Amino acid sequence: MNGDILDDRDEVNDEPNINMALPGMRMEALSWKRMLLLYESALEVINAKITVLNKEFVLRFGYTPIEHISSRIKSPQSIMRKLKVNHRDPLIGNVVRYINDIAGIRIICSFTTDIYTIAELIASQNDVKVLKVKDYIAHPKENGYMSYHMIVSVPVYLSQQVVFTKVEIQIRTIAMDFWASLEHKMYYKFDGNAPEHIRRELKECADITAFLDRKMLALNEEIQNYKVPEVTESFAGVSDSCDIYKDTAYKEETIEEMFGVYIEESISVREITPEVIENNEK
Ligand code: 0O2
Repeated sequence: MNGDILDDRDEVNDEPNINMALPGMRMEALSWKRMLLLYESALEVINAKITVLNKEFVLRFGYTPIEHISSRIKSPQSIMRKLKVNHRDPLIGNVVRYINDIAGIRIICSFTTDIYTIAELIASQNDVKVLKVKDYIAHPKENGYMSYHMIVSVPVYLSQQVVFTKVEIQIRTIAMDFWASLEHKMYYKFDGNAPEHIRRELKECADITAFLDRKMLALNEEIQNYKVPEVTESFAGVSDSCDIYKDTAYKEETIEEMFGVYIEESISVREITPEVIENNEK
């Protein structure tokens, strides 16, 4: 899994840069830099949540549901284009209000079932507000596009306030992503007016993609459920040596309750004053 800042959604794939200016934008009380700071921070919040979930999955189930993650801040050109298409004035207020995917994260999973699991796990977190869901897997678009979209908002803790900030999360399989990236290229190449036979063939590919995802999922389930004859003899010693865990004083839940609250009493806590730092440096 990586945290690349890249995306095929925008034709400009620049790294998000809080110094970038929005051409033609009339500045308001909320500055462009502050807005980008919020969106970038919101992306980091979501990225951290997903990384934790993925690592926990590996620990609990021995597999990673996420193939990779990419995130990006929408380019100024793309924001301006979307405002124009939606007949909105180029005002920061309109960007914040009407453009839901300034901060975008894309999660690529192996199987369709993983998509719904990840979506549920994100949605069930207390500090995540789900504002909108579009399930283009259950209901593919006419052109064949499949993906699961969520607009969520997450708290960004600034020095003086907490700002709930929107992030668009797209979750799809590798096959869906492959299709979407080709369709995206076609869309821009022909400016939305691709020749009929290309659109038809791409739709055929979408059907094949859906078929492939179903087949791969079924095959994976068969592999998981396949009973390999057990060889117990050679593992006898290993299970004996693991007995230590059976009698351990702390059960897993008890230990988890101690994270973040338990401080060993013998540790003395000193106030950190400039004198203390000075003495330590000597
Ligand atoms: P781009 O690529 O960023 O320039 P909403 O957010 O619900 O108010 P929106 O943005 O139409 O309205 O939502 P939707 O339908 O969920 O689409 C969001 C994003 O999903 C798009 O962003 C695309 O990145 C992607 N997407 C949607 N439909 C298609 C499609 O048919 N093909 C491909 N390849 N991607 C699609 P933008 O801002 O429209 O475009």
